[in-house]
Amino acid sequence: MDGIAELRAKYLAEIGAAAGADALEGVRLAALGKKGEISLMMRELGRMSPEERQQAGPALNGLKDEIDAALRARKAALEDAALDERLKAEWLDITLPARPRPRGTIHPVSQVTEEMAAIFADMGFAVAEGPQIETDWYNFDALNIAPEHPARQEHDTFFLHRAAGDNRPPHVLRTHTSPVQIRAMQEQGAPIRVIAPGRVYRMDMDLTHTPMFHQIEGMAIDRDITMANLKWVLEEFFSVYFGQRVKTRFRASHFPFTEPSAEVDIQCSWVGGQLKVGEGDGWMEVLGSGMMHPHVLRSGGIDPDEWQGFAFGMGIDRMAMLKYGIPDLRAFFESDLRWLRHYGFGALEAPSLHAG
Ligand code: 2NL
Repeated sequence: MDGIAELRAKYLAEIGAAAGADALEGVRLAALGKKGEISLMMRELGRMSPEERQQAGPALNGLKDEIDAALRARKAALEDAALDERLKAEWLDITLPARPRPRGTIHPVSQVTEEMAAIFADMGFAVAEGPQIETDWYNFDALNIAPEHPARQEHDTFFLHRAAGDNRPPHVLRTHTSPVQIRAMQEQGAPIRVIAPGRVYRMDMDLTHTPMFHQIEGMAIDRDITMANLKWVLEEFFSVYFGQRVKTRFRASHFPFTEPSAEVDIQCSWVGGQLKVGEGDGWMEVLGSGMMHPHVLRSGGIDPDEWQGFAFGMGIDRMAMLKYGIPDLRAFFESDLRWLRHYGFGALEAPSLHAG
């Protein structure tokens, strides 16, 4: 039988040389397993004389503890090494920048609408909204538009289909946002200051017209409202919207819902085929307006002997085009890359079309 010192040296060497968990377990079984060399020797202790046992017992126990501790230490070291290997192999570079993804944008019409609403909000106007499908009363009668008026012909207005025997009043796609203002008057009464932006529909389709477009109307009703208030509000609006002082020109006109009525032009110039708003001695019509007709005030439940108001309406799409220098509707809707990109058209996000 080997002496304690030899056993110790042999197993410590084998433990040190074990390259993995399996080899290490082999060493453990050989030394400390049920039939391991050290276990067998410990079983021998029972057959020894008390003197021999007193000497061999502590030595064997010490050896057993030492081998056991060495096995554990080696096991931990092997596991640490394996973990280090994995960490090295599975290293991931998380500093790599993400690939750019195409992003959508706010629709230019929505953007301009919000800008306009913010400017009018500073002058005390709240935003009113309403249905896009209206009765012909809200769209026409309430606005003093007579039954014979050309706008009421099938030709100009989208009427909703009525099945035979359906006797509800005719419904139309609103041709202006004025019905929203009638509803606002009925709900809030006077005094009132609102704007009504939104989609409107007319049976029109050519180089300068689309069947759906956006309109913003506004009105202010109080006891002493005059056209002077209208002129100031509009000039203030144009100046803030275009970022510079813009002169206006009021020309007498006619609308069924206002009396007197005025068409409003803004100052502009053509320089080298480029339209510039707010300079030069040219004029461009952008807006219709006037003092609200007494019949229209009454439709809104407001007494025209006590209250009066101004109202105006203009096209949002057109104002967006003017602000961004887009020459015509075809460019606006079909071909101008600035607009298409702004619209978020997917094809434009192809890498070959990306500037940077
Ligand atoms: C135009 C003309 C206009 C109005 C709209 C209005 C609304 C109510 C009462 C009276 Cl509820 N008037 N709106 C007034 C004058 C002109 O629009 O050419 N728009 C593009």
